[in-house]
Amino acid sequence: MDVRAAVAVGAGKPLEITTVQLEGPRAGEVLVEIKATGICHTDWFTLSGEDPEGLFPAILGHEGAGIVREVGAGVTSVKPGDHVIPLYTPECRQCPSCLSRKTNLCTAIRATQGQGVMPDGTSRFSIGGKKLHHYMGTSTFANYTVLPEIAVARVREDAPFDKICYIGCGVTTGIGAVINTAKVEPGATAIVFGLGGIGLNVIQGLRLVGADMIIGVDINNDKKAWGEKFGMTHFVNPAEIGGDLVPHLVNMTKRGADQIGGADYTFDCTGNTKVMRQALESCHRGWGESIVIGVAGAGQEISTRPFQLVTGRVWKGTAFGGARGRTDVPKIVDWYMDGKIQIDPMITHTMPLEDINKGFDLMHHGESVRGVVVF
Ligand code: NAD
Ligand code: AHE
Ligand code: ZN
Repeated sequence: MDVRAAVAVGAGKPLEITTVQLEGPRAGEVLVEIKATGICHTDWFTLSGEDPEGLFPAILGHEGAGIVREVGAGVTSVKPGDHVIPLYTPECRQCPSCLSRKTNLCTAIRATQGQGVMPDGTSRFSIGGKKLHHYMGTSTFANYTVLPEIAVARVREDAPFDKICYIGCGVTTGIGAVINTAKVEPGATAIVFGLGGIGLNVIQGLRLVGADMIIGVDINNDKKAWGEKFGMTHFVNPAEIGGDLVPHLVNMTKRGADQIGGADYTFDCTGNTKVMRQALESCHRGWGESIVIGVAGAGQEISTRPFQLVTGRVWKGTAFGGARGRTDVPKIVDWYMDGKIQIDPMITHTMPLEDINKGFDLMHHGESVRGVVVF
């Protein structure tokens, strides 16, 4: 069938909006009509050419929501008409990782996903007979896409697509990093570096679990008001403190009889490896945990003095907020529908597919929190 898609034709080039061909679902796969898709920094990261797994030409996009239109042989968990959120972290419930209960990083289809193809090694997308790569197993920058059955979460039908698409990445990643990865306890002190589409969700997660002091760090002063909207208690612009950031943050978080500073939990939501180091070193000695959420380009490495770890700080990372998609995503949709978490104010811009490149520009210039393409 013909579908409308934004095609990433090469690194650093604008997406081309065009008609491409999509084959129907094979065994174990589903055809989903995408109704809305968010634009995440990670899409831009791959488009920029920094992603070592980046392949071109490809259909990017991994933050979608839509309706199942057709299912392939053997599909039992969803049927045509079901509302779903595509999962770039699938949940097969059978692989050693799923069965371990220690990680959400299902391995059932990760290898082919990274190669830009479906689990059988072929692509469903093409243009003029030439193959197009899938991306993150989701390819939501198209009004129809094909996904493995294990890579869709069925969600309630009264939830609006143009809001819940954000649960397909940003919301779940931010809130999940707090709840699943860091397991932040009430009364904790936390620092969030980078108050974009992910960082603001970390902040709302911290408020949800009852953190006391929530410091937001961003180089863009406009983010102060945004952070405060979702529970941030203090804001720091590193360019305006007149000194080094880490001692400043440690000083701000001094407490207890010994007046030792440092946060119980810090979160990198920038993808900048220097910021990741600052986040680790702003942790409290003995127990502070720093969670890396940002993704960094090929060849970039993190570093610190081993002393930081010897003295009890912990460096962790998280993908999709540690969430098990088919199990957890429907619950997060319920939290949104019950008013426990906010999504609407973070979706600052909606646009047709034709304007998707403008959506990237808005994110790049710090003008949007989340831009959403509505089909
Ligand atoms: P975004 O562009 O919306 O926000 C980034 C924010 O960081 C902006 O507010 C920017 O001003 C701020 N920033 C940039 N440099 C900074 C610095 N040196 N110090 C402080 N703040 C700085 O991006 P996003 O969509 O929120 O994504 C954030 C990161 O998380 C990206 O690297 C993205 O690829 C990654 N990500 C990871 C996962 C995961 O599962 N681990 C999921 C989604 C996104
Ligand atoms: N391809 C990149 C890695 C990118 C990355 O880490 N992606 C995150 C999700 S970011 C969503 O916005 C992720 O899920 N990682 C786990 C995984 O299996 O990819 C690279 O550096 O090679
Ligand atoms: Zn994302």
